[in-house]
Amino acid sequence: MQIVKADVVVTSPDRNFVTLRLETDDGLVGLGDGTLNGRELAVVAYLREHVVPLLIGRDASRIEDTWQFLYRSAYWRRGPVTMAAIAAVDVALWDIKARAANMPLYQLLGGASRTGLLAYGHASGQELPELFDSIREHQEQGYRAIRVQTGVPGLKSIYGIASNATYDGGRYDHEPAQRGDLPAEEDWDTRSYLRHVPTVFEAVRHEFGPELPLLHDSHHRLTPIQAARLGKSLEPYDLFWLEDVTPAENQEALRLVRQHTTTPLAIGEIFNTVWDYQLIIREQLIDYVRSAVTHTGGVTHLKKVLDHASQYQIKSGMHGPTDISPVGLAAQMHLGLAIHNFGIQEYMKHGERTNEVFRQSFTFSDGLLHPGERPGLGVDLDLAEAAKYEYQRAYLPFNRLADGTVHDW
Ligand code: EZ4
Ligand code: CO
Repeated sequence: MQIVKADVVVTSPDRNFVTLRLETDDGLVGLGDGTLNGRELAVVAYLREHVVPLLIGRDASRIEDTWQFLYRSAYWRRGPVTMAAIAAVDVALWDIKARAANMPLYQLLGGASRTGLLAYGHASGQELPELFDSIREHQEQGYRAIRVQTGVPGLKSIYGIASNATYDGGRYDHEPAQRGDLPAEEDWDTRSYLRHVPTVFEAVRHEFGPELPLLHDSHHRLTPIQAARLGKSLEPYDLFWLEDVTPAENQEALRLVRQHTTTPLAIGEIFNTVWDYQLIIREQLIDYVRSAVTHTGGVTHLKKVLDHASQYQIKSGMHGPTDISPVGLAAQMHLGLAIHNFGIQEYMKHGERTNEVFRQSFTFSDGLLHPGERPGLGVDLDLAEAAKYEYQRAYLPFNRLADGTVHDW
């Protein structure tokens, strides 16, 4: 089973996606996601210029060996570009192996540990009435767990509020990257945020009752002591998790947060190897691992991170925004179905054009995702559809404080 062809397919139906498409001499095709939001072409160049030439002629069945070869032979290790490129290769090889075995990938990973994956969606609103409508809409779509983000008094624009429309004017949920030549500037005020968020959760609990699992994302903006205060002030509202309270490059910061609050913590959507988690898993400073398969070296590496986490009762909470392509999402659905320590899966619906480019077998019913029973990942790439949509430059926004200082976004 030799790799005879390797193409990096860039398409931009509702947003940019980078897909590695491998073909073997016996005619099997495997797909891997290498989409890195706002820096897509860096992964394209890494793959096309430096990885594709190494793949031609390799044995497609040697997944672990290929992973170790790409990781160690580059000498320059880790980082989001490298790890997304390695993930694209890794997932494409798992897709090929599962197609060759004529099994859905989750069967090769040990078989199903559950009937489906609890998913959470993104409800948001500038003010409470829009937020409540958005929560109700999500419940009507079947979501059984919901992330809550709102506007903050005094701030013009803020992370997490659905703002972009689809090409036909519908809601394209929360997609922070905006097409154009410059990143959008948002504003931030930590004191106003810390005062406001508990009042939002108080109102949501009052309206929707105690049962509904609620989540919230602070998106890396707080210092450890501010994060500790937020966690403490949200305790009465029983969050499923509080996400990315601090930037967390400094893993030790979580010690202080943890000492002060019993609100469960989720971290890691921008981490890319097990080394980023070393201290916070060993010291049990988090409850959920937020890594996506796409940004953490593929199924091979993320499975190792999650197996390590399982020894500490830490569960998965894989990142699933729209910038994880249908290929990346499928890979993590198979992984989540197979592992014992699955926690929850973030699930934001892709746009209709995206679903034309990527033909998928997964289902979402009664709040649970399932990757389906098609051999491999269960995703086919329609090359003719993909070719209709050229790459379009798009940047994630950034933040400035009132005095003009750049702040974490
Ligand atoms: O900002 O996916 O929890 N989800 C998030 C996302 C990220 C984007 C970055 O590409 O934090 O909305
Ligand atoms: Co997040």
